[in-house]
Amino acid sequence: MTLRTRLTEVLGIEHPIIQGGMAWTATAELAAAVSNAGGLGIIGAGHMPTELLRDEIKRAKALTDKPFGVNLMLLTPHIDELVDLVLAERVPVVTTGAGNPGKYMGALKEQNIKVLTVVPSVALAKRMESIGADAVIGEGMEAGGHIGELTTMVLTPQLADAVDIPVVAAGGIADGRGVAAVFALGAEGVQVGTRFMCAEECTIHPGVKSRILRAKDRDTVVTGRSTGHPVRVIKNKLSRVIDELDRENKPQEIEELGTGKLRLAMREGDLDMGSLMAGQSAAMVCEILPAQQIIDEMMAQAEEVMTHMCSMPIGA
Ligand code: TUI
Repeated sequence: MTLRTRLTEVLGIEHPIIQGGMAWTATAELAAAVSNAGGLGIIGAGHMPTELLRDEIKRAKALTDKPFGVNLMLLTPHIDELVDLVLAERVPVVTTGAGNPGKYMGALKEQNIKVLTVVPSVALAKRMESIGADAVIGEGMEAGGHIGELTTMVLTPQLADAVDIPVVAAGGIADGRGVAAVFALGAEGVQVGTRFMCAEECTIHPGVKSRILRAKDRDTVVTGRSTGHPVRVIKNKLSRVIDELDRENKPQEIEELGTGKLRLAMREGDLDMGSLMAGQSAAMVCEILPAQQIIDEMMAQAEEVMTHMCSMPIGA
């Protein structure tokens, strides 16, 4: 099945599924696998050194002929250098997170790069539309990593009402039921992160995949509220220490303790003191599958749900 929307048209992809640009997690291998399967694969730049991101982009280009993207995490100190790199490499799509990309929009659009910005609120979505974003990604607080305040359920329809550009829903979507649900709310695409952490092609440490596979409904927690950058993670020793520092209102100590911990989890497999960023949907991820199968099953289930709903006896 294909669900054609304005998003699939503007990005030149088959299925309206974008893979979340997860730092230290979404490498060229995963991005290329998702793009080859008809979605939009994204390399997560995070705090990656510029030269490492250049290698990732080159590897993605070697692994796929399809469009792919880079996610730029705007809190990173060398963000200007990373923007220059995606411009020089003519990456087809850029997604942005953790801030307002206004400063870079002109240069990116001038290169004909499609720009999709993660927004946690209606006000920022309107602002992004006014400066030329191609779509907004409304990320609910069900998502993993750095999150806003609103849920996907209430953010998605408000964004759909507020802007004329396509809305992509993110946060809590791990199967075809989620796709059908957010399409009912007005979305024209989905961004999926946690489910793709358990793609075969995802190069994170296998210990993290195992932790996601056995996660239950209440196994994630939001930490670091006192820092102004709340982060959802799977509970572990580190999250308990950060929780304690949060209660003691010690944001500076949390920032210091958190440094390097995402890499420690995803690349080194430290399940105790690494930051296990993942969304609430971790509890819905039950097997490791190729990206192609994840996308095919998601689209088939979305079709099944939508068809079933259309055939429900409504009225008398
Ligand atoms: O960015 C994410 N998720 C992330 S980034 C990350 S790495 C990190 N490291 C240290 C501290 C914090 C994060 C791990 N996960 N998702 C997209 C996202 N963007 N979520 C929320 C936002 C957001 C928040 C505020 C986007 C814009 C924004 O604007 C504020 C403003 O300036 O108006």
